[in-house]
Amino acid sequence: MTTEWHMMADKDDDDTRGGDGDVSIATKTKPKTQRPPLYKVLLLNDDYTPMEFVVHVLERFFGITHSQAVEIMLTVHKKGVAVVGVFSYEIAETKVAQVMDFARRNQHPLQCTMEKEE
Ligand code: TYC
Repeated sequence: MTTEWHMMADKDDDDTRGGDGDVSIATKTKPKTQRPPLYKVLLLNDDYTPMEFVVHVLERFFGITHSQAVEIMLTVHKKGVAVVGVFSYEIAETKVAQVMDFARRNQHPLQCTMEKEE
């Protein structure tokens, strides 16, 4: 978070310190810049979707390398779930829809969901 400094000249009559009366105080304000919330796209394990299909989905819709795709697929296979990527709401929604539609069209029960990042 960036900080803005404002120097405020205090020209009150109660300047008892002598000199030319130029007494300054510094006040700090934090600009409240709002970033849009991010959403995790999660891939869920199941017992039926072929591993190669999941790897293909990851390469196709998430633009990751084959070895990264294998790594994520194996994480889901072993742990039950993994974060595939973090996106804006609209992009995350599109990725989930693309994966769900592609899985359904290929008659695989693969599940993909999204979750707001804290
Ligand atoms: N568990 C599946 C199998 O053994 C593979 C798999 C991995 C399925 C990841 C879904 O998201 C998934 N064929």
